Amino acid sequence: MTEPGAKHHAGYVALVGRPNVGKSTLLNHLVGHKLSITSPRPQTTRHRITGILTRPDAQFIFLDTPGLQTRHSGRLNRALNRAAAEALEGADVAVLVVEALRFGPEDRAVLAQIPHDRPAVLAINKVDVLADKSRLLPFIAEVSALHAFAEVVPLSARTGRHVEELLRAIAAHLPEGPALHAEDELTDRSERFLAAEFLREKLFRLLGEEVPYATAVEIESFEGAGNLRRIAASILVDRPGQKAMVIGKGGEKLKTIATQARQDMERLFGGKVYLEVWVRVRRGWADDGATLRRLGYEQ
Ligand SMILES: Nc1nc2c(ncn2[C@@H]2O[C@H](COP(=O)(O)OP(=O)(O)O)[C@@H](O)[C@H]2O)c(=O)[nH]1
Ligand SMILES: [Mg+2]
Repeated sequence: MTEPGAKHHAGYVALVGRPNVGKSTLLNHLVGHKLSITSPRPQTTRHRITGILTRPDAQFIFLDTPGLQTRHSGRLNRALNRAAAEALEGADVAVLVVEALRFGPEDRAVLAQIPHDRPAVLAINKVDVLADKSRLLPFIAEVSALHAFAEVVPLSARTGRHVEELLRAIAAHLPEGPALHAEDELTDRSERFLAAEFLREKLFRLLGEEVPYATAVEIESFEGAGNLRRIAASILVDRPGQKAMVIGKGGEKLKTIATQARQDMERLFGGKVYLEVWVRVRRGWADDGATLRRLGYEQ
């Protein structure tokens, strides 16, 4: 409810934190749609993803970030780390996401990246798995001593517990101003981009070991809108052995990957999707400038 004369707030909110703390899960919960891919494996997110939440009194433009990367090939790593730093530079509010009772050197390194003049909110995630809640207060005290956080909010991105409190805490520090996006706008990312991301998520969730880190997804054609889309995609791998793993025995693995990705697409786009997926060996794709640009990892 907007009170007469109440001020409207709008701005950019960077979600930062070490890999696997739950930034992408939190983004999806904050905006109420699955936009950003998540997996139990670190360094799933490779792109800056924007998710927009419009409320009567505030518009939040969330930036999910890849977080500090180390697992990918050198050139791709550098591009990914640039994305996180750039998101922080342009943000009105920084949200440092950490895991309850875990604060280590990697968290400290991300905290050090937050500019001092930026309001920073500490989001302590995964409190749903906390067995001993009495340990939370000393943890809050310990982390709060390291930085002048504007607010501290313990929450669970998985269950949604206290996510509303986080929104309130952020809104209090957003600049005053009119909405920057139309109220039905959910993201600045195209359906084409999101389709590739959903496929990439399945690679991270369904393939073992190092294989997902050696893959990328390229959309070759994307036609249609409304109730029907036809999408053709390629999964790029580095070596023939990886191609065999993505395809699986009798093509079963690839079938599962494509089916699950298609279901995500249909849910978000709100229509039927015909999806065709190929697996192609492209040696050294992660160190090839032209490929990285085509896939949107480099400008
Ligand atoms: N138990 C629990 N798990 C969570 C929570 N938030 C995220 N996760 C899990 O943590 C893993 C990493 O999440 P993700 O959002 O990909 O982390 P990111 O790398 O920071 O973006 C996934 O397996 C999530 O399901 C939470 O609040 N509680
Ligand atoms: Mg992520």
